[in-house]
Amino acid sequence: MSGNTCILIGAGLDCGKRRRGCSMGPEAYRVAGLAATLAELGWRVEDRGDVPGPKAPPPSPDGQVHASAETAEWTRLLADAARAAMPDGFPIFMGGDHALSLGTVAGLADHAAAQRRPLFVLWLDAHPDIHSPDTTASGNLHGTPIGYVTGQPGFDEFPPMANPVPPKNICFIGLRSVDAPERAAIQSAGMRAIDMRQIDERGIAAPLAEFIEQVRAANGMLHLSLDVDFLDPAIAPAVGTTVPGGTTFREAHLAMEMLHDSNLVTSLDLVELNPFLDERGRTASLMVDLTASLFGRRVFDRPTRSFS
Ligand code: NNH
Ligand code: MN
Ligand code: MN
Ligand code: MN
Repeated sequence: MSGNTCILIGAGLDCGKRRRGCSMGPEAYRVAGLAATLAELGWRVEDRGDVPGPKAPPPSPDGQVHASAETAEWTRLLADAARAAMPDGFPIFMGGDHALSLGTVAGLADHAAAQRRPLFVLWLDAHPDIHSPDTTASGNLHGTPIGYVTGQPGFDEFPPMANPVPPKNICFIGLRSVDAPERAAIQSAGMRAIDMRQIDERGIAAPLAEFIEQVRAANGMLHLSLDVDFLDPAIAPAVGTTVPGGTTFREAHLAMEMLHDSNLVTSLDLVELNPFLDERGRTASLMVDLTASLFGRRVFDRPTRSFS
């Protein structure tokens, strides 16, 4: 992991879908002790507070796509926040729903381009979120960030994506809810897409190790976008879009531990936590514990091994 400062940035964006509650996410992470947990692991922690959302979002006509003007404004604000944070440390974007990644990844891609390094994105999610405003059936923009950051058409209302992420630099793990246009987009672009069946058959370590090696070989920067619904709803109920058959407690921790050991991750989104749906804070606490594994919490030091 790069540097020794992590920067907490609250991004309580709640307009990427119709069911509300993700605006409470940043505060739930603070209450669950994210800053103290990272400090115990030896990190210097700077909490920059919450990015104030758009002051007066132009109302979007109540059409097929929900709150597009507000989401476009958030995209601008969060891209700015990401570009500003990167030179200072490792940003952790405390969401907020997954529409926040339109902005964070756009800003991170600009930063990586300025460093002349390729940006890679690891998308831990039940869903690939590769729709565009033209292809979405739900009208929910939290289902579109990968479409936007790879430079798909249909995002005319949004800031132009200056440095699109090549689809080959993206890896999905945990997929189990994929719409037909999404399946077509993933297959035609030849993207790395690890669904739950592959995890059942191969475990999570082998496919993740392959992607880590790809990032390492390219001297890439690696952004991790962690959607609560990557996890099985039995252990992570605080999310609007529960999908059965998700990753287990240990699969998720192992992924974080391997990513820590890789030393390649440079930024993190924590998305889709809806504290209104939580049970005594257990999902918020699990997300904090997974972040701790990513930042170096371990039982014993052990020599790095390869899994491929
Ligand atoms: N594919 C669906 C849609 O477009 C689901 C997106 N929901 C998510 N994504 N929770 O992670 O609306
Ligand atoms: Mn700065
Ligand atoms: Mn998502
Ligand atoms: Mn999801």
